[in-house]
Amino acid sequence: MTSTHQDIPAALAQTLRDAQRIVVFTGAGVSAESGIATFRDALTGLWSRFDAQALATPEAFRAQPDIVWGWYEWRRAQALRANPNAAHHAIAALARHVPELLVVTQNVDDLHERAGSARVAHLHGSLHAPRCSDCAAPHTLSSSVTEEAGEGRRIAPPACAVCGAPVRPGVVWFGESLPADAWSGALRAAEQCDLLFSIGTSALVYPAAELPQRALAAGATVVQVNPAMTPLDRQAHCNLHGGAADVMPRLLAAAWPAL
Ligand code: BV8
Ligand code: ZN
Repeated sequence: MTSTHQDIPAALAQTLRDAQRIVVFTGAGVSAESGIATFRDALTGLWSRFDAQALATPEAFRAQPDIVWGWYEWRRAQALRANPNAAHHAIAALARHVPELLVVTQNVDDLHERAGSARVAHLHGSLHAPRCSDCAAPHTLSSSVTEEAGEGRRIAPPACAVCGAPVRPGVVWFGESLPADAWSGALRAAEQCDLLFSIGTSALVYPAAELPQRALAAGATVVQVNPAMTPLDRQAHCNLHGGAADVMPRLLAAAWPAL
């Protein structure tokens, strides 16, 4: 299928109607139109002096817990203020048209769930599941960020109620393993699907970025939705170069026009 800019190829609409098992693999770009900064531009203000990949590590948390905790509280405040966008809603609606659909997200927000997606695998954890950095006891945060985590606010992480150690964000940092269940489920789904969408991800972070490769190797159709080029462009069967909140609703309308 040729790569298109705005129109949805008829062949792709037909592939969508015929699909039995779909994997929707998403990255920060799917939440961009909800006002949540993508990973690389999540570093405004104070963060511009830091490299996201350097902050999203256990070493950074050990060395500068207030900066790292403040950064995640700022991002959690963004996520709490954000609403799912038309891409999240279209992905949730797509699941109602196909026998099996799994969302596999690298995102740490809960916008897929809030849009109604029932099956969501979080490969990189969640902003909403902090835990003790020592005994791993879950920690409950208020649903509004206590000290307004303005850009660049240093905030001391709370102490674990069980053992007193610092509480850490419930995300997967660079150098940390992915949650085994989420990863094995995502791999299995990618190897058994007949269609995989890669939406709003730079396809740079591993092992998550392996998923489209596994789907291709298993003979699935791979479709990418991203306004920019990524390393996946040359292997995807179809590249829809546009914003997810614009492309995804048009994809569903092209496949099921009666709606
Ligand atoms: C592991 C949670 C080992 C935290 C994240 C060299 C080669 C290969 C691999 C490595 C290597 N060196 C190190 C590694 C491993 C490393 C890695 O992959 N590094 C990369 C940088 C090379 N991986 C790891 O460390 C992983 N763990 O390997 O463990 C191990 C094994 C056994 C035992 C022990 C250990 C863990 C990786 C997880 C890191 N955590 N997130 C947090 O969020 O703070 S990853 C983080 O980066 C985000 O989750 C995000 O998904 C990812 C990429 O960031 P972004 O680029 O912002 O986001 P995204 O990729 O989604 O890109 C945005 C895209 O959206 C862009 O393309 C843009 O064009 C597009 N877009 C913008 N607007 C829109 C849009 N698209 C559609 N619509 C729009 N409107
Ligand atoms: Zn503890």
